Amino acid sequence: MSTYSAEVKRAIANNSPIVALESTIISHGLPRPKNLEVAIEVEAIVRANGATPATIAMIDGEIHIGLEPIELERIANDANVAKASTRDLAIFSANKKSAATTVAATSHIAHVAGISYFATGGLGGVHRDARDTWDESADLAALANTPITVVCAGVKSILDVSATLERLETLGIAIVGYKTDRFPGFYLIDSGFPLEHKVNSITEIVEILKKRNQFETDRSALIVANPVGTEMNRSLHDQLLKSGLEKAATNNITGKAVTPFLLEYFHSESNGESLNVNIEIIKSNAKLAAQIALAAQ
Ligand code: PSU
Ligand code: MN
Repeated sequence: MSTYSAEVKRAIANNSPIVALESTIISHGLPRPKNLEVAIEVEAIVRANGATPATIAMIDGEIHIGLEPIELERIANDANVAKASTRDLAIFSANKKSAATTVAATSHIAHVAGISYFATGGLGGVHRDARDTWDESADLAALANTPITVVCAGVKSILDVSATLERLETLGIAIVGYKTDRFPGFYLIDSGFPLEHKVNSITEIVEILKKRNQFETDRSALIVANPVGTEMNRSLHDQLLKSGLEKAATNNITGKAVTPFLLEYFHSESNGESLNVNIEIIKSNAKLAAQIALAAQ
């Protein structure tokens, strides 16, 4: 059903650790030409840390688990590549479309392929105006039903973080802070909200994964929240957040266009500062996910 890259095929045959990577970051989260550069570097980081990268996307209606260089280039450079959540996969496939996969769709595909570790930037969640718009990312529902370990820098700071944390609790999605007891705020080290559980080492995470398996509480995702090393200037962040949300509202940006719009607004208005932080986030999460995948072997 799916097409595997040569590298991922080999890793599966050798039973060696694999880390899934999403492709919406590449197509809709980072600007060209930086996006391709980062996608290549992130894969290299996973390899350097002892695991095999499996970037996931749909190309001409086929699900690809691991992309060959020319396919990665297509996802990065083709402006017609759609953004696919889990519900879109079959429909895009029937229409032979190409699409990048979100956290929700990537987790689903990875799980079906037997891949248990996944690195991304920041998860989707409850949007700030959700009381009126009901805009809540499908990432949350997907993670509630998918056994996977996701390394991320919390949820995107453009969201209602407090409401998202409540939804994560309701949905039974476990969160551990990696060397922190504060929930990371994507561009910011601390979102302003505490975490109940802190882990200090990868060994601790592996121990938790074993227990989750024994207790059969591993049917939903485990979020490993990994704060970025150097955060974005806070006052610039808060200022752009305010103006970006206003601009999204005046321009009537809705649905799946909201997140790409706000990320792009941040990247252009901060003169690349938020972009650099975003890139650091993805790289550091890829590294940690590879280390966890290797240690859990
Ligand atoms: N994290 C990033 N950049 C991104 C995303 C996450 O650093 O572009 C993407 C992910 O694919 C996530 C999606 O699943 O944004 C959420 O979109 P929405 O809010 O429309 O569900
Ligand atoms: Mn949405």
